[in-house]
Amino acid sequence: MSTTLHTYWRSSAAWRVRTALAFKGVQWEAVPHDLRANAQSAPDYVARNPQRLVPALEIDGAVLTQSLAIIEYLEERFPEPPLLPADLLERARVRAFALAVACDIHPVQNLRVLRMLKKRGLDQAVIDAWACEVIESGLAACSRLIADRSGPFCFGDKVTLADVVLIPQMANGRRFGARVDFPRLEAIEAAALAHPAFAAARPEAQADADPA
Ligand SMILES: N[C@@H](CCC(=O)N[C@@H](CS)C(=O)NCC(=O)O)C(=O)O
Repeated sequence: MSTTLHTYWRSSAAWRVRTALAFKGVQWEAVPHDLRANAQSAPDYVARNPQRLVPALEIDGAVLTQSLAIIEYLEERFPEPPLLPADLLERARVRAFALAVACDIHPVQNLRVLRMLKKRGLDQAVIDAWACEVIESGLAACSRLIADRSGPFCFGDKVTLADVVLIPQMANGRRFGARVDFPRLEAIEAAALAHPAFAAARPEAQADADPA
């Protein structure tokens, strides 16, 4: 099986897929695309992902895009260990949490949106405040979604898709200077980062990491 991930060390969406690959024990090779240099718009990449976004996963000659669709594919192809609970209602709740981040926080403050705001003449301070408000209100809602849960991870003792999506968003929030000090979310983050799959997927652990 050949598996190539088009990634960028600091991309939250690629980070989700890196975590899922590590969690499932799938070996992969990285093709990094430097988003700061707009490498996601290079014609050979656009041929793979017309959305000009990372990640894209090439697996056995097929190209998959959209991090959550990729993770659901991995979940179905490599069911063990699972990222979704067996119970139908719990699966829906885990997916709802993941989508609260992936649809309602991340895309509203991602690079292309902030660049569009800049192009339209908004001050950087206003743009940063936009990003912080989206992140803080979104994470507050996430925290409430799991307020009645206990255990080290979002939905109890087992890692789920919810944790896979939450952890990059916490780091992304800090990068923007947003308040991410929701005690339960920070405790989940600490527990997750102690897990080898999450540790391997961290931006700093990637070959293309360039914190400068
Ligand atoms: N919904 C997409 C989002 C992908 C996405 O926004 N990727 C960002 C990095 S986290 C990107 O490639 N940004 C480049 C840009 O905005 O130009 C997914 O989950 O895969």
